[in-house]
Amino acid sequence: MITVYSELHKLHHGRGEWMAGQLVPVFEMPRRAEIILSRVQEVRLGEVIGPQEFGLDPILRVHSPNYVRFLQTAWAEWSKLGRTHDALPYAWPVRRMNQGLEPQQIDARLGFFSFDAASPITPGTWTAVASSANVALTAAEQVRGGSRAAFALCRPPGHHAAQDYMGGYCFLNNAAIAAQYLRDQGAERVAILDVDYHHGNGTQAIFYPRADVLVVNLHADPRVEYPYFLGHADERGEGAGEGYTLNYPMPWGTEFPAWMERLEHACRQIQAYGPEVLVVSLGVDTFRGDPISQFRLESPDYLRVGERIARLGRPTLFVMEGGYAVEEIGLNAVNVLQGFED
Ligand code: SP5
Ligand code: ZN
Repeated sequence: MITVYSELHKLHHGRGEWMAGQLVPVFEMPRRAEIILSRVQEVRLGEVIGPQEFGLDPILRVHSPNYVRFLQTAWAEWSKLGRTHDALPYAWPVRRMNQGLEPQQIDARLGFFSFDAASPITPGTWTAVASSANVALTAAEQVRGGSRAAFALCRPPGHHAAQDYMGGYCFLNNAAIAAQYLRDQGAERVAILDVDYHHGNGTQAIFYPRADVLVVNLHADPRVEYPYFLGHADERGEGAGEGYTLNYPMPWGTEFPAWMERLEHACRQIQAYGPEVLVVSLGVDTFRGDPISQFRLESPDYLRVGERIARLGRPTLFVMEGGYAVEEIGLNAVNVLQGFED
């Protein structure tokens, strides 16, 4: 399988994220993608190619123009004030505040376009997130061109980013941009299977009213886990999209057999939907050794995950999301891809 990768991800390197009352070193670091790339090369998964340039159009099919402009200009606005540390929000418009009026001041804009204080913006963030989207789109082109599968080694990840907000280390929703692109290029139905430990709230929000993109999430129960405010079992889509969002929340401590039962169920739903293309939001923070997560999958389990996804028999685009056990992230992510291919 072809891997798409861009070195430009390294331009996004936040220093700190807000956690447990402290600014702590970021978990989402450049080394993650480098380790995955090394593993891809070590096992000779296939050719590694760079991304093509798709411009803003496919991004603007998913994200609002105001939000994209914010991402493009946030660092310049921030540094104009003489600030040199990462840009992070500290105030948000919540219930009974004005959530419709886009503010001018950068601190207000950061809060307006985000839902957490753990997604730092740095001088190279826009360049990196745009290249990450191009990586996903280039891999989508591979699948559209007839490849059975392709791997978008995206960094920064994307599934927490919605139409007009960032969060959870995500800025542009790479999987959603690719899925929308595949729709626009003629695929009638696309399914997104999100196996990251965290609920893909951004992806769900983007496609919630729609029946043409099925969104299936396997994740830690938002009653106890980030992103907290979306991903409950009773969220099933709205209007024409009712029944086309599916959530499988699981408790902390979930082991592979119970997780796999949900994957089996999810795969049957996808089979019944009959998508022309499958997009997998591939997070491996379900791993037992993940420093911020509470599931207990082991490295060999990821081979089984790939095997099960392969049995759907759909052209499949894998888009990298989370995973913070950095030394094992290459083994775990590439095990899914090897399990798919065998
Ligand atoms: C793409 C992705 O996986 N984003 C995840 C963002 C998670 N950010 C919040 C993490 C909260 C961690 N709290 C648990 C502390 C364990 N000591
Ligand atoms: Zn995650």
